[in-house]
Amino acid sequence: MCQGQLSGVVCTKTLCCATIGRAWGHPCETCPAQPHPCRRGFIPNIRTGACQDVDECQAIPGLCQGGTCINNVGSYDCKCPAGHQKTELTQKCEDVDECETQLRICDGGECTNTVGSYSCSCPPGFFASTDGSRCLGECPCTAENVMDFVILLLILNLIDYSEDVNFVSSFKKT
Ligand SMILES: [Ca+2]
Repeated sequence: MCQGQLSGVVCTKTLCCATIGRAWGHPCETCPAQPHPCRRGFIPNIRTGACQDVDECQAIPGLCQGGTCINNVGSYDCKCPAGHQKTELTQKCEDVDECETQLRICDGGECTNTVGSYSCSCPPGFFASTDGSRCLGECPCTAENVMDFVILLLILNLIDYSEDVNFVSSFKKT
């Protein structure tokens, strides 16, 4: 039952079993299913015997590596930097692989995970949205659309041909 040990986390048996631990030591022994005499996250005060909150952040070095440990009554939390998340197994702040976890990310393009973020590379003719989260289509004024528009204008006799050529090339540049 000693799987998924927290590497780099040091605590005594009493402390481990009362807080984050399910087993303790090498070779390891399983902690009682329910901590005793206090519920999980609490230990008896040495003098009074009353159950009091454990400040895991102070008591257990190595928690929330890569982030900030914040104690709360009965437990603790890890405040992780952007693009990072506490993983249950390690209790560390680890990079989130957005490419794996977010559906339809970089829609139409290729997603590359980076530490704390990700990037999208988009197929030729497409470009990434300002936040980089997806591939946007070509400029709505594609050559075809422009030609349709120009032909319409020509039919309506609103422009002459020389202006038409400049009009098309100015759109193609964008
Ligand atoms: Ca606590």
